Amino acid sequence: EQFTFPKGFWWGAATSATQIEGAAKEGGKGKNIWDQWFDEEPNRFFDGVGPGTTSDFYHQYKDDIARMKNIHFNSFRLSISWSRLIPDGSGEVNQEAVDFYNNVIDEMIDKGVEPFVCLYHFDMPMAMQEMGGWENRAVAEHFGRYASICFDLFGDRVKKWFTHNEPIVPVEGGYMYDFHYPNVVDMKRAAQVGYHTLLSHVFAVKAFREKDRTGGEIGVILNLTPSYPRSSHPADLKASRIADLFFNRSFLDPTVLGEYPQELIDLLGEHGVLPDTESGDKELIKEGKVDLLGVNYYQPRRVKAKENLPNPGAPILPEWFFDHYEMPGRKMNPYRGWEIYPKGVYDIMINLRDNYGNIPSFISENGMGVQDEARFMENGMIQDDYRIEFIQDHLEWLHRAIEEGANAKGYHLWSFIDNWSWMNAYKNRYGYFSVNIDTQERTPKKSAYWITAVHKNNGFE
Ligand code: BGP
Repeated sequence: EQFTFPKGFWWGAATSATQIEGAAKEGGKGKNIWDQWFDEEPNRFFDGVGPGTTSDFYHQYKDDIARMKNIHFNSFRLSISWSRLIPDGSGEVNQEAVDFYNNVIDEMIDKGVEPFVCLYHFDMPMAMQEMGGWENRAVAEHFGRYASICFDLFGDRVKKWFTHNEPIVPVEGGYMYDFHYPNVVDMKRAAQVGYHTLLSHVFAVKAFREKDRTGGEIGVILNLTPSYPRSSHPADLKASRIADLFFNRSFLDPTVLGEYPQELIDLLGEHGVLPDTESGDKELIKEGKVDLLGVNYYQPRRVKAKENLPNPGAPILPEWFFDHYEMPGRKMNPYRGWEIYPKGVYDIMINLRDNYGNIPSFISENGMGVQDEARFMENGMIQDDYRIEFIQDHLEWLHRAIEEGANAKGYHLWSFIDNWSWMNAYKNRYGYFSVNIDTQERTPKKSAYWITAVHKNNGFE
């Protein structure tokens, strides 16, 4: 069978500032929550490897962009570090950061790689966190100003903007389950953080619309995790619907449709954890509708009913409404413990086609993390056939969705080069290129050669 993608399909990869730039204390960058957390607890998740060096993109961007060209990327997502551009989040712009991002953007355009730029990938400036982070509405407004400055500085060349990457993750990690700074566990505060994160998105979209740039588009990147019920028993269906409300629709509905699902509002209301709002917010939120949706997809959520549900009025966390279960026969990534379910891509795209106005979208992250990947090194190259298979299987389902009318415009792998990660430093490797973190040497993996052919042919057989 022939899998040819539509003309102009976006091929590339994604990454984020904190995960590849390094130079955390160079170039006038201010401290962000990752620098802070690493200082406080360098060994809890990070094995002593912090955001100080990571993959050294700050110094090696030219060579890396040459690598992107070599493997025929036509696009690539990076994020701007808010604390690099505006060290205290709300004050002066740092000229060294402007120069750095200008150089990166110009170099990419010169090499035929379109920059997709995300404004926030989990990296709150410390000065903003000290004001309460997203719990404080003023921080959302500062984000709007930061966004507006970015549009002014780079909007003449950057045509694809994204406000947030996976905005639900800092809510979960920072305020529900203790895997991101500031390590709070409190649903009421989590709901407030989620709400202000959405408002920060809206302020950025509004600023973008006011600039009225012809040809530019603004979007958001969401990790959509289809939640599949164990059975069609009503209690299982309800459990899966609630998981979907919390983890997908909490950002998908307001950013694409312009309003929150009523069922989510009711649920939070019943448990006394609705966020504080201001009059006029409902109208305001309608102004945050995006042009383009990035979808990050790694694995589905398998859900079954919970034995005892929380009573109205009782404190909650999302998991108090459902249980996870291990679907018999599911395929696992043996090198990282995540389920592999390529059809998830198709289900997401069909859902967007049918329930979200078939908004222009793309797979903005998908990939396979592998621990101790060096064990697959043979003849000087990581023989990552498992990754080739993983990508191919997901692309086949994406292709099928497109054939059935889904408005999917591209596929970006997580990630281009191995990078530092939030909960495991360099344990899980994802790149088309491996990185030796002692020497910072990059080496293409087998998948890099395979994907180059896919890029050149705009598909595969
Ligand atoms: C996504 C994030 C990325 C990246 C990826 C891989 O959720 O947007 O930043 O880290 O997950 O996950 P991990 O690094 O935990 O293996």
